[in-house]
Amino acid sequence: MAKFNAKNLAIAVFLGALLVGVIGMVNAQQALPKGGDGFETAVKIEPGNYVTDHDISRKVPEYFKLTVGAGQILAVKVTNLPTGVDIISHTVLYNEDRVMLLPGYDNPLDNIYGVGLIGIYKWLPNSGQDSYVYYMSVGGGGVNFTAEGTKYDISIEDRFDVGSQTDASDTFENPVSITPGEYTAYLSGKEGTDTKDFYKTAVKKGETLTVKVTPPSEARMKVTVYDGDRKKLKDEYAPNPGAIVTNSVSIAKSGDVFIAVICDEYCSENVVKYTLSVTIRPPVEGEAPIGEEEEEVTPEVILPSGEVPSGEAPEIVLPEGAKEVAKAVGKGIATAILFWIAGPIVLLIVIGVVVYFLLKKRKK
Ligand SMILES: [Ca+2]
Ligand SMILES: [Ca+2]
Repeated sequence: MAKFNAKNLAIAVFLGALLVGVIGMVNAQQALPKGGDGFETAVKIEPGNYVTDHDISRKVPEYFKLTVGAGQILAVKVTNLPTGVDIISHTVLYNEDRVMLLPGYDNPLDNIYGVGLIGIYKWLPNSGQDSYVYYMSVGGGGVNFTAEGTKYDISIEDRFDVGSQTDASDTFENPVSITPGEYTAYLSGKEGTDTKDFYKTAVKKGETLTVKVTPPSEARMKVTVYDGDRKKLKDEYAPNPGAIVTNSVSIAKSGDVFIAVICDEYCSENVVKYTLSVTIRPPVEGEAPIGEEEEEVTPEVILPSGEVPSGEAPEIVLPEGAKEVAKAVGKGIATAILFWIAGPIVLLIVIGVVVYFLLKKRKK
């Protein structure tokens, strides 16, 4: 058995105090500062764990503002008091234009009525801007004030696409360049403005590009492939929520193609994390690339003179020397016709002349 030792006890007490301190720091909850009385006077706050140190009137909500980067998710978790009567909280988020992000019943923090209830609001903005200012108002709910002790846990986390440092563009402008491989990326569904991710990849004529998107089970996603001129080559929709979507196209022209992965409010109620897999298969002989439909082959009349342009009546070209032969034959025929018609006439005239002279001679 260890002998009691004052030195060991001191070390244990010190370590214990240190542990408590570290845990305390991790879970540090700070008082939610008093907010402004409107958008103009909104108080800037940073992500953190807050608790109200005063009741907030239901008639006079308090306003805060915070900044979120493109491709970062803002999460606001509100926890009602564990005991009490008519316990309610009411929190609303607004964009820079002071328009509610999710109004009314779509707002997960709208009038949370009941002890210990928790509501979580997530919002994932796209890369349309580098960063966004959002406003948050607390208090001002239905039947009662938001009570002292209500907790607000606010976090901002990266949800960048395919290992980049931002959200893949929602438009043809500035898509993220990728090479064949497997990637992780995010779309907002109903919880944000990141509803499309555009990628760009280099392909060669005759290759087959296959894009496979694996969504979470509740999302119904869409994958569209466009050629370098932004012309749609093929759409593929998930037939049911959770279905893996595969879009495969044969490449008719070397260059870049665009890949759009789409998940809007009709696709998912929540932010989705998806796997994007891109493969490129080399050309296979005998396959006609998309966009280069096989032309109907009209049997060509091949004559000795060479190629004949399709669609035009072929000119009959005779072999060398044939013209002369034809001419000679033609002349011969003409001569024969001439002799056939003129011959008997000449013969009759000759016979006539001979008879005339014979009769004349007899008279003498
Ligand atoms: Ca994204
Ligand atoms: Ca996007």
